Amino acid sequence: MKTTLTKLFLYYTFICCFITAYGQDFYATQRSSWLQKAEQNKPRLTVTEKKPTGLVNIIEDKEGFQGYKAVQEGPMEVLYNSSFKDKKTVIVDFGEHMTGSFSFSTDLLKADSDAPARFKLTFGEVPAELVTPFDPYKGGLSRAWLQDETVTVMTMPATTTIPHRLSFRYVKIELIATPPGYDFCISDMKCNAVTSAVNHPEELLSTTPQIFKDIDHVSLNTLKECMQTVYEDGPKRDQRLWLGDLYLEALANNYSFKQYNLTKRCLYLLAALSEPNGKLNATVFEAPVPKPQAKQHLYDYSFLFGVTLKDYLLETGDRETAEDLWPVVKKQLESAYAYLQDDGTMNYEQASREWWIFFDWKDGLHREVAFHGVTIFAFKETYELAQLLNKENEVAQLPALIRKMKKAARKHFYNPKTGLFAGLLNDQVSYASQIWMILGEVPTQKEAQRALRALKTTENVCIPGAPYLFHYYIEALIKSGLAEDAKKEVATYWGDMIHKGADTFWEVYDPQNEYLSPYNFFPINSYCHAWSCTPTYFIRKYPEIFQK
Ligand code: RAM
Repeated sequence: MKTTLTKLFLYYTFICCFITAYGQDFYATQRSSWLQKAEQNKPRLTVTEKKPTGLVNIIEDKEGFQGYKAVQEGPMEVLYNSSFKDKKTVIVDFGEHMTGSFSFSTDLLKADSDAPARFKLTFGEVPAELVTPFDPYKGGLSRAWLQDETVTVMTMPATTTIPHRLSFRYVKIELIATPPGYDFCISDMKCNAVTSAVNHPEELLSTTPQIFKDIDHVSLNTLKECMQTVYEDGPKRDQRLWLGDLYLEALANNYSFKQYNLTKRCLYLLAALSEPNGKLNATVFEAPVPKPQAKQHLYDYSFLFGVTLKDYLLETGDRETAEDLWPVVKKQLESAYAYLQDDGTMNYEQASREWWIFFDWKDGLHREVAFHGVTIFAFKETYELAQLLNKENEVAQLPALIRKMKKAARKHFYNPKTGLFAGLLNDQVSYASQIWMILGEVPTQKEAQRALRALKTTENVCIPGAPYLFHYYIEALIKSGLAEDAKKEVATYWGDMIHKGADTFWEVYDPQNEYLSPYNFFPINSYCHAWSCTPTYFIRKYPEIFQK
């Protein structure tokens, strides 16, 4: 308690100095109480001891995900009861994805230990991570995200614990320096797995087709693993709170674990760590002290704060929190106003120089139309939150702006011949453009159906690269009254991952290219990723579509 208070004090002092150096703080009077509320709502982690289920071999397999699959090789006793000096390498399967602290013991079999032994341990979420050489490393993110460790055991018997948290299903142990004078075996491998998800989601209806039961199960696993002391994006990488991921995790949580304090904590944390000018940062760290990651401003993410808050209010009725954080939601509107032109169009070129406009991990995606659409969506959502709080008068300009922007979108982006939306600066037809026009309610329902269907028959369409955009695609299908298509797409996209062995859903999944990586090296992708957990939300929110 004392250390938490000291930390809070230190951090508050840090914020004050930062702001004195950089000018006025828009939330000067609220920041410290927001940070305190974030701390008060920090969940306790539950720890469960998990043991491996057996030994596996990872073999090349054309049908397997990324060309590999794990095949059972024998029970753990085969490892525990024999000399590791003979074996030298094993791969152990824990039978499920876990996040936590890993340890193993080494016991003497013959003579006393007279020299150290050295091991290399590699932890993997999916089989290919265990057998793909990491070096020479050409990935775009730190090499240290890859979970390989060198461990030196000085004397035996001993128990060794890896000093940081890991995220894995498989562990490979290799003996890389063999002591000549004695023999030993490995024993007692375990993981103290952590999560803050403790509630039990409701059972699905017994009529639920098996594929949706399986998808729901894997979605819940994914969300549970990401629920730590914040909603993390991925427990392997980046292990931090991102606004876009928070929105989707909170949605899924609303229909499953219903642990609203975690959502509350994350909203307060992001508000407390916003820029002095009131703009939200897209991602923040909890340690060593809560602070934002520098220069991460995502235009589309910044509006998801308000949508998450609105959903939180509707779920919990916690008006106090919603009123407390309303100024943050209102302030984000200025990011949109900066690009809004008199005729209802947006200055995309300028915005794309000043912001990271995300929507998807997809090279070559042209974002002009989606940018316009997400802005209308943000205005609409903000206005609805204002209505819930009886604060419409504070954003009275929004309904007229929404009408104007919808008109402009129809005029400039809609092609009545093809029934599709495309940009002015680039005529690319993408899923992202149709989705965000639909979520911004630009087309009528009939037009929306036509656009979504046309995506399937048009050539050179830019398809989604990550489950993040796929989520909004499903949302758009349901909103447009295409329930059957939504059902088929969830079963195919997420079902495919299960058929390829997923026990948690992945950060990136392009069925045409299993090696796709935004970071130039597929093993560094996260294979338990927050933003792909949302099928549980769809399955549970729409039982008439998915549970019958
Ligand atoms: C990835 C993160 C996170 C996402 C950002 C934009 O690097 O893992 O999920 O929100 O990209």
